[in-house]
Amino acid sequence: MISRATRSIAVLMALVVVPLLCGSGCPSDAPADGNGNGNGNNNGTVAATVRMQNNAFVPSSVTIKTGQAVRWINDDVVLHTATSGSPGDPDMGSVFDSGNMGPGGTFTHTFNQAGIFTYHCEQHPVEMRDATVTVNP
Ligand SMILES: [Cu+2]
Repeated sequence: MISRATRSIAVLMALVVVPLLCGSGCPSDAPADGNGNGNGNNNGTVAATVRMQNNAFVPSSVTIKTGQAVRWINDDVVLHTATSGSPGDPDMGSVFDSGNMGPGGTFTHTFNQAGIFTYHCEQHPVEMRDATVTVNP
């Protein structure tokens, strides 16, 4: 009886907790050169490139026009992500999320709506945050 209940709880934990822990940052979610968690699209012209260098987004802010794309390139030897929102935001990653990008990995996202989009790296939420993509109409 007890072991069966324990097993049920273990299964429940695996179903509920693991996705929460992994979120959009799971390596299996996105290849190094992928579209992230399904909300990426990369059919726009790349109008700005952001390099991930020494645990920083370079440059930390770029400006493009609606319908254009931003491309991120990981120049470091550690994993990085480009994840919309700020660390801990309930809706972070809802606009775009690269998932983990290995060394040399790239991620491209086309912005079809104007606005100022803040983003961060899930692996380095302290050093790599408050970067922006400004999308003009
Ligand atoms: Cu990072």
